[in-house]
Amino acid sequence: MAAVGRNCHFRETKTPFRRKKMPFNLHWTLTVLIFIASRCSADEDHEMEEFLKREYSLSKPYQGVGSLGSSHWELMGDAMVTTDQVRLTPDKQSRQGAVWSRIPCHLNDWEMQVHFKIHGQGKKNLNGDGLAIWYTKERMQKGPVFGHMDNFTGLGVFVDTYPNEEKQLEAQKKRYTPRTQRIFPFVLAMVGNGTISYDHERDGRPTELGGCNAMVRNLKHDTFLFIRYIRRRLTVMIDIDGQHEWRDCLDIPGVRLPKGYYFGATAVTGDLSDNHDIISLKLYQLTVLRSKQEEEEQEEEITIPSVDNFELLRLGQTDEGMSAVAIFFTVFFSILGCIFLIVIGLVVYSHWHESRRKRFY
Ligand SMILES: *[C@@H]1O[C@H](CO)[C@@H](O)[C@H](O)[C@H]1NC(C)=O
Ligand SMILES: *[C@@H]1O[C@H](CO)[C@@H](O)[C@H](O)[C@H]1NC(C)=O
Ligand SMILES: [Ca+2]
Repeated sequence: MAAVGRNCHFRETKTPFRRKKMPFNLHWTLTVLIFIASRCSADEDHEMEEFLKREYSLSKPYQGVGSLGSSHWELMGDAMVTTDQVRLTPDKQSRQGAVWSRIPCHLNDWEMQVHFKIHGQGKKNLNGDGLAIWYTKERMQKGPVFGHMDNFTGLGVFVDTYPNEEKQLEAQKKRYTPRTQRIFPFVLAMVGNGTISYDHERDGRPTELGGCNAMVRNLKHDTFLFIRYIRRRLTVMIDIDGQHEWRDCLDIPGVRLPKGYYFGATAVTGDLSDNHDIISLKLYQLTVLRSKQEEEEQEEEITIPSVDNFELLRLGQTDEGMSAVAIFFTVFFSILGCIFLIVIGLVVYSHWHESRRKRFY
């Protein structure tokens, strides 16, 4: 693979996946959109173009990865390149491996498609620990967060295959309430600012932005993870059913990530293990039409990663019981409102009836 200049875009001839919302005629839509955008400000239904950026992508035949200093990707720890994959860890105990991009990414809006495979001899929940996809300030730093350092700065998306918290509670003969129990493997996203620690014993619950379960182990078909960062909105989707369709995992607005961070993938095994393979990392640049206001927002540079209203987000997630109460009150007051309206209606009607009767005589 030849080195590609920064401004050299490669237009994908066809999108590798069927997505539920696809622009039918991009040019036509764009023309209309530009027309609309020029007349009113923002348009939520953002159509866009995507370009594969080879310098941030990793795919077969992984030429030079791990051996040549000129490669865009660098290996670390137990990671190994074969003809079919970059194996971050083999199915052996206490391994740790990583592959890191050498080039900081300065794109505003991007999308990462991760083709990965997690497989091993262990039966369900006798395997571990999982892999992570990163966009962080730090690179090539060994540590406890799926093989990357703790208190990292930036975004981590984890495919956690071992339920630490559940096993710990089980050992203490405590049980989860069904409401809070989650099924593993679990995909989870976290934004770190350099001082936030990942709680491994609790599978990252205290700092999670959101997540979803994903039965990704020992599957015959291909499995994909999709991370999109557009207009400060973070979206994670998975395609693990072999249907070539993306399933929503999390979608969070107000995620502030600085530019110039590095993409990477890491994995770790402990007492329990798995093969953690990366088949490809494809990074697409997204070109998005922005309103004037958004342009101005884009101007103010982000230096520390953060998430708007993180506390509110956490509140909404942890107190799922609250939503049942909220639903009850909504219904209750709706019914109350209806009764009130009916009574008012009846009163008005009877008055009107009365006056009509009076007029009649
Ligand atoms: C990082 O986030 C934590 C928790 O939200 C906050 O208390 C802390 O001040 C932040 N640190 C920086 C450097 O912004
Ligand atoms: C991470 O940050 C926490 C609290 O901010 C601190 O207690 C801990 O020592 C830090 N860990 C590392 C590895 O720097
Ligand atoms: Ca775990």
